[in-house]
Amino acid sequence: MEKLLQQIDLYKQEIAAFNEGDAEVFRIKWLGSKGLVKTIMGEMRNVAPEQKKEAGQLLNDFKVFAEEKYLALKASATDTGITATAEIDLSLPADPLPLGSRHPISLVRNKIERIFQRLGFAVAEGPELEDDWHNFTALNLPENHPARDMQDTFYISQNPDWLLRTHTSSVQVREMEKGKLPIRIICPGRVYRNETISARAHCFFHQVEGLYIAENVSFADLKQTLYFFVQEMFGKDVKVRFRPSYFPFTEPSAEMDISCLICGGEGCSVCKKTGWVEILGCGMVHPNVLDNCGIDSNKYTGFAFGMGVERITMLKYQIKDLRLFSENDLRFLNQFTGAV
Ligand code: 2NL
Repeated sequence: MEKLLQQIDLYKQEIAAFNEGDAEVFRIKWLGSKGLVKTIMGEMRNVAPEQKKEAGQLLNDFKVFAEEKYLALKASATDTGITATAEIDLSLPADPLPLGSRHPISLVRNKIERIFQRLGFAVAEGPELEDDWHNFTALNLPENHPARDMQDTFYISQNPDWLLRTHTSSVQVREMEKGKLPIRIICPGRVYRNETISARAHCFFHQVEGLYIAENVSFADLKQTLYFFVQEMFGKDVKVRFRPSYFPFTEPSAEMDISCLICGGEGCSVCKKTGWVEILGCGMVHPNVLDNCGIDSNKYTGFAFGMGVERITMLKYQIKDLRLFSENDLRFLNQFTGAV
């Protein structure tokens, strides 16, 4: 009994001195299944019967003492882990949050939208999955037109009438079919063409098409609208020229060039030494298209145009490879932080 009292005293001193260590280390040494508390409990066997009650009481107190120490160690570990307040400087600025930036295609599309909105154009949107009528037939594309070819257009295998739209003209057809005139809209959106991917071609790109239909709309309206647009987009010094062209949905049709922004018309690699770069196609809406969409082509006329957003963006920022737009390389994207 005497020896037991001494041993408990020694253990208590040791436990009281345990301040620096890990709570788990303490638990294993003292309270674990092979711990010292259990071992000393076993000493009960050697205690004389008349002293058992007293010894039991002492041992139990000792166990509670060890358990309380363990709980105290655990609590101080989960408290903060940091004891000295000077270790945290609350006046320091927080870690910066990476904010990201708009994609250059979005920046330029937004700018195009804002310019035309100032001229009274509304923005119209429609489905990317289209049917043959809205994408081709209503637009006066003959049955055997090469654009309808499987080689150029992505068809949906469940239904031969379905395809991924090849231009946003399909949205304009849907607007015309609603029958509310006049119409003054631009249609931005993603379009799909089956191309071999390279620096100059991809299987999708972004387009903005425009349509204005009312009474007495003329080619002069078309020219002045597009001239205003490029001046807002590229600066007041830009010059334009129109070259005759062909589209099945417009007659007459034209391609519009702007004076080269890189060399100012002197001739360089961007304009292939011509001083001009093509930026969009346009024309007067073909009467067949108006009739197909239920608009009286004897009463109404209109103009339409279409441009590739990638092309405008590449010209504006001198980007040489179309693939940069869809690779999501942050070294490229982080360069477009400001507004255009
Ligand atoms: C281009 C040329 C063009 C149109 C698109 C159009 C739409 C309707 C009726 C008539 Cl609903 N025309 N759109 C007209 C001429 C050219 O796009 O090079 N696009 C990237």
